[in-house]
Amino acid sequence: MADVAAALDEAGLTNPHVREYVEHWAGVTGADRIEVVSAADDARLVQEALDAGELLPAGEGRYYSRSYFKDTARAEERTIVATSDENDKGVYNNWRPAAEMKDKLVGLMKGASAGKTMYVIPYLMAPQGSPLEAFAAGVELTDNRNVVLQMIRMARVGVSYLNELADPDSFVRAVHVTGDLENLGQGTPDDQRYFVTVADERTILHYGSSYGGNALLGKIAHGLRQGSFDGWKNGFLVEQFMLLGIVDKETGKKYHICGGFPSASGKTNLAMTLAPDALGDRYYVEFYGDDIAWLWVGDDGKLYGMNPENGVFGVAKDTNEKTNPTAVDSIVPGTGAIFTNVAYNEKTQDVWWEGKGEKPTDLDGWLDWKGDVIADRTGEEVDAPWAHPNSRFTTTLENVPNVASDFEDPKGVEIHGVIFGGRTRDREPLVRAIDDVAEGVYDGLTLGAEATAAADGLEGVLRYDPMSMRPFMSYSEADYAAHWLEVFSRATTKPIFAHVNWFQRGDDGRFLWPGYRENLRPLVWLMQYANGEVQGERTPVGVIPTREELLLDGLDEQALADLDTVLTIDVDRWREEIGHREKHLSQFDGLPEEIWEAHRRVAAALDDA
Ligand code: GTP
Ligand code: SPV
Ligand code: MN
Repeated sequence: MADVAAALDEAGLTNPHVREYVEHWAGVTGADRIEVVSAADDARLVQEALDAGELLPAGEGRYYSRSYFKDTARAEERTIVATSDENDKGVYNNWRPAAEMKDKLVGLMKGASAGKTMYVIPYLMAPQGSPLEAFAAGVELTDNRNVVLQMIRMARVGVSYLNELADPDSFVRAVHVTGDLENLGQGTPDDQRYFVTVADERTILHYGSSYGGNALLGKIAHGLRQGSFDGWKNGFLVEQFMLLGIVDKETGKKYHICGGFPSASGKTNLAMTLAPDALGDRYYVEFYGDDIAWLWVGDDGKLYGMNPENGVFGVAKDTNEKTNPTAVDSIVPGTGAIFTNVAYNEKTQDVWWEGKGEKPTDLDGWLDWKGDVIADRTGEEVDAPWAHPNSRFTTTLENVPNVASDFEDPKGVEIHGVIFGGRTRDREPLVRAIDDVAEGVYDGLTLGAEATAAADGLEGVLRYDPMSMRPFMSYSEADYAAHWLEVFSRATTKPIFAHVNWFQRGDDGRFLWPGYRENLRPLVWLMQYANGEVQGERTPVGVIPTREELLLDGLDEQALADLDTVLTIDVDRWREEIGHREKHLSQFDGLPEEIWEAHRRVAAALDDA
């Protein structure tokens, strides 16, 4: 048995509630040693991980890790929200009774960290001093050193955050036990993994993974699932949103836009984007956040937003100098970046992923994401990807070259626009602006897109993903819709809504819009529209830009040729969509009448078109 009190004393962890919590779970998990960590321990822990072979060097000050091959993405069907009130059950939150789940998880975790160190990670999911700080503190317990290193990058980690709490008992209790990954029956009927958020007890119990959102509990489990439950009870919004600023150098104005695209659909890329060269003299984009935004209405009636995270857990695939130079610069040698499940060269310490650039022709030293020698591949294996499609890089916000100078300002920033988008191969135009709040919320609720490799086994499946929160929903969809309307009803200055789509395809399968840096063009139009500088063209589903209004300088020939298609509404296709939406929304018992009214308005406008 570990001497818990001695470890906590040594770290100066004085909060009595935290001490009691750590004592309790040290007893359950049976860990041999307890170690409290702070961000300042990073270099030592990295060295220990290198010595243990858990990390491999990827050049100067960069690291490589591989997760178990059946543990490479979020497992949505194993993810559960538990409470003691059955009214919290929604269509997507996989609700179960809290008592049943706690028993289950205690059973699975009992003695499961024997022989291991249990790391205590005190963290804050907010800049210190944020008006939402009371909901941001947590303590993750984990038996996995790599999880510690990832958490140090993704969250603000240190003992002082927990010692100094205004209410010392108000922190999220987040327990992570890796489990015996080789014997968990992943994906079989006998699957042993459970990823549970006991939302009304602010307790998170995750068993059976060491990857991403399954294991870095500050990020998705607290930052989104628990956060959205807390937001519902306390009057703020918590969403899987990126958050960026657009600076107009000519007028000196700055606009902030947040928005939800489903996992692996472009949030990181958009928030890091550089202006297209031809617009660069006038505009630049500032990065605030790429995955989570907490939003609240300030005393001045404006909507504010902030990114609770401290880092980026970004998709590696297709990240290169052309698509996302900012991301490339944020993971250069010396940044402390960690690459997970990309390809690795054990001789040169290089890393590679699909879409990074030319595939290395000299195969010497190259191992694929599973650690297999690429030169030894035969038959069909030869064409298999080198990196896992959900392979990722982890780096801190400070490493992101376009991070906003005020990214840590606890005040947050005023939100001028809320956008929704996703991978939609037809129907959705490049951008359509929505002036009405209920229609904006309706649009978010009916966000439909192709799922990606960020969730196990779903790539390419078309599904509705309300506000991009489907995998993170913590309470019922009807209450979620009502909560959005309630928060916005308190905002006296309302942001504009819009739906965007970078992924429309032609008959030959090519993307009709070049995307990436060019995406700034429709966003600039949206802000001009909100300011009344352009009028656009009204359609039944929102206002779309005219060709003349979009800033087109420097856009390539092919994109100019395809532009009319992405600025057109296919009314027949939209009428068909209305029927699907009706079915989708009908699942949500008690959906606010305002949402149904918005639906009927859009449907009637399409009928009249
Ligand atoms: P999560 O971290 O999973 O929540 O994802 P995300 O929404 O931040 O996704 P990210 O920006 O990392 O993008 C995922 C993938 O989409 C990457 O492979 C990108 O290269 C690709 N992508 C992003 N923006 C565009 C775009 O404008 N056009 C096209 N065609 N692909 C894009
Ligand atoms: C997502 O899947 O939306 C992510 C990555 O942002 S993970 O942290 O693994 O959930
Ligand atoms: Mn995400």
